Amino acid sequence: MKFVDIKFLLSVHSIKQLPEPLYPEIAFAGRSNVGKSSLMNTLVGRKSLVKVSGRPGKTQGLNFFQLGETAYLVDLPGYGFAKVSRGMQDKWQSLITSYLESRTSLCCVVVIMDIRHGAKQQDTQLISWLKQHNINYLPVYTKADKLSGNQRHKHAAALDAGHTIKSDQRILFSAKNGMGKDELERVLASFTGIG
Ligand SMILES: Nc1nc2c(ncn2[C@@H]2O[C@H](COP(=O)(O)OP(=O)(O)O)[C@@H](O)[C@H]2O)c(=O)[nH]1
Ligand SMILES: [Mg+2]
Repeated sequence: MKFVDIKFLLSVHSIKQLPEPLYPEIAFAGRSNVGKSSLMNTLVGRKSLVKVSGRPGKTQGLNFFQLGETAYLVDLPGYGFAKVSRGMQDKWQSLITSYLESRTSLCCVVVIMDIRHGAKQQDTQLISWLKQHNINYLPVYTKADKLSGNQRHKHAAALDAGHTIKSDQRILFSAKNGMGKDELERVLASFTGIG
């Protein structure tokens, strides 16, 4: 599956606005500023289809992108930004939770983590929640270009241990030099069942 022919479809702020589940769907999740937009742009080979932000945590909905006639890609709001009020965080969380629980066409949630940081509680929580709900997920450790080979493997192993992830189940990625892009394409294609 090649991630070309991509266009923005709509931004969803309430569950009623969800588009018909016409295509297999891949959702992208991660803490604010982790590099989620950059990863999506790299995947689709566009510089700025998904806005790369210097100012994380801006209120946003679930952003749907349509990949030709084959799939929807969904940019979930970044989590864990302290400047957003608790009430707002709860509202986001309930929208995301009901989306993830109810979306029949959802094939996979890509959980993006910064390879430089240790296991973060919010990521651990999301991963165990996805496991409990039998939702496929794919851990991706991004910004891998920021560490040298040795450090990269050390950090990756620490994240694996922290989240109970097997090393062959996750992908090391860099939006800067394209590391892991082909592998990500391949794994996502297998999740969607599209060749
Ligand atoms: N070196 C490096 N920087 C990255 C990478 N991915 C994202 N960034 C930078 O990290 C910051 C946040 O990226 P963004 O994609 O907006 O994160 P988001 O908030 O998760 O969508 C930006 O300054 C990006 O240029 C990467 O793979 N390598
Ligand atoms: Mg973003």
